[in-house]
Amino acid sequence: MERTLVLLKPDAVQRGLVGQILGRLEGRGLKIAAMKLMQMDEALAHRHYEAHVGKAFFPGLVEFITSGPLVAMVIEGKEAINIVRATMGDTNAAKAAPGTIRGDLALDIGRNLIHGSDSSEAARREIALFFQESEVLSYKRATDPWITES
Ligand code: IDP
Ligand code: MG
Repeated sequence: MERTLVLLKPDAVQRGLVGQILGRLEGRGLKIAAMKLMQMDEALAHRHYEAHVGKAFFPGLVEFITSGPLVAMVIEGKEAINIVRATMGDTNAAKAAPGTIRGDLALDIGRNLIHGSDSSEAARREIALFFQESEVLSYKRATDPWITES
């Protein structure tokens, strides 16, 4: 099983799309291992997006991501990192394929609704930025054997 950090960004909260987006992830069979509504401060935004510090879009990204509440969660499942990324769609929502979250619900690269970790190293690092180990729960669902064969 893999775990990945997912953020439903402030645009998702403001547009009332949290339930819809979460429903798509749950619908695939992915499991919520941790979840909270919170507001990122500048320090956390810098740490989370450290790979993008210095890029032209970075100041706007920090302003946007700290502008209001977001939903942070740990999502768990077989190949969860790649499956969440594929379900999100292209970073540039204008190019995201229909059927993906961004391709169905967003238009703009700077308002693309959702974050998902892009590798297992990133997932480990990012989960630790947002959650204490005790906040990430392991539990079985009666449906698990109907979702994953092994
Ligand atoms: P990702 O969210 O699909 O992993 P990254 O390349 O890691 O995409 O970029 C992180 C976030 O920074 C994007 O989701 C988007 O919100 C923002 N971003 C990336 N590139 C641009 C850009 O060219 N203009 C505006 N915002 C950008
Ligand atoms: Mg990224």
